[in-house]
Amino acid sequence: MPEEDEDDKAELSEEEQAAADAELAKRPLLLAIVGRPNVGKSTLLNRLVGEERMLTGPEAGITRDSIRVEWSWKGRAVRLVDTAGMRRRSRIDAKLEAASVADTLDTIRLADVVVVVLDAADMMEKQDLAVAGRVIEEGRALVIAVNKTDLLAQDRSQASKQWRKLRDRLEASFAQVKDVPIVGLSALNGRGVDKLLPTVFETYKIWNTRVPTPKLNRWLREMETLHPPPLAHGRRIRLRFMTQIKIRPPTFILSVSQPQELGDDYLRYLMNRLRDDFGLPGVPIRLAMRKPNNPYASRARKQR
Ligand SMILES: Nc1nc2c(ncn2[C@@H]2O[C@H](COP(=O)(O)OP(=O)(O)OP(=O)(O)O)[C@@H](O)[C@H]2O)c(=O)[nH]1
Ligand SMILES: [Mg+2]
Repeated sequence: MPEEDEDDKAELSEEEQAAADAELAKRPLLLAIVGRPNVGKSTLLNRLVGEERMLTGPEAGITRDSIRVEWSWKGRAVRLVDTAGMRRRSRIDAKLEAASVADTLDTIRLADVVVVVLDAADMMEKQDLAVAGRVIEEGRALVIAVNKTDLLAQDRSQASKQWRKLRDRLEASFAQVKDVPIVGLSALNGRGVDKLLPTVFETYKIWNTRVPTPKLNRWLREMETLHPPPLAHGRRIRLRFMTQIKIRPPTFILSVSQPQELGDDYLRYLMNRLRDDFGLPGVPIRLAMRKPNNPYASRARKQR
């Protein structure tokens, strides 16, 4: 786990929020570029900074360690980190992997936003899903870049079929996130590359979202009314109180009368509505449950 930042806590006064925003604008966005070997990660970094900073080449495994490049985009400091390609394995396991892959995993852990680069010719292989899954597990903000689109079939219906398949696989694979942003580009000829950073910053902003507690609880009452929780042991499960305890990624705690009985379907309903109602697409959000014998529950009672 990376160190918790003091300003990662979700509950802030107005002044604290303004100070946090100013601080956020000052510190560099840590942007990691990861993916399988040879997908064009280093070529993309070179294209972004407009210089041949990284060695690139047709054979896999050119980049061996994570390499940082300090850059700025529209006046915003960005620390780009190029990484070694993640080799094809049935499972990513740091113990079994070469040091370079362990290094890439460390880079993911410390990043704010991670761009997972895919090759348009064979996008969303198992290994791509494993890498994207790791990014989500670590709670980082994820952007998918489909590179080498210059090699895609000129046939439009063929190409749009491929895109749909990519979306479907993403949706089916990760329950924690919906609507992961996908940017198609060619690092080689530059087409589409200008779309990447606006998407990265947008996702970064969402990853830093704070939902005020009163708003969250008004919402919770509404959700409960619209779709009451199930009965358990003859009694209606009560959703007592909800609070966001952390940002980066948005993390929520729900105090509920019988947590183990609420069920995945109901949790999924809450997660999906949370994502839609507060505009949190594309970033992993976390929702944990607690029994009401905690300070939030007593606060909830006082508020009502
Ligand atoms: N056609 C095409 N080729 C590309 C594109 N981007 C990169 N390449 C080529 O793909 C090969 C691999 O590029 P690299 O940038 O070295 O790939 P990498 O992901 O950094 O590879 P590793 O460091 O080995 O993991 C090179 O021959 C590049 O010229 C692209 O958009 N289109
Ligand atoms: Mg490379």
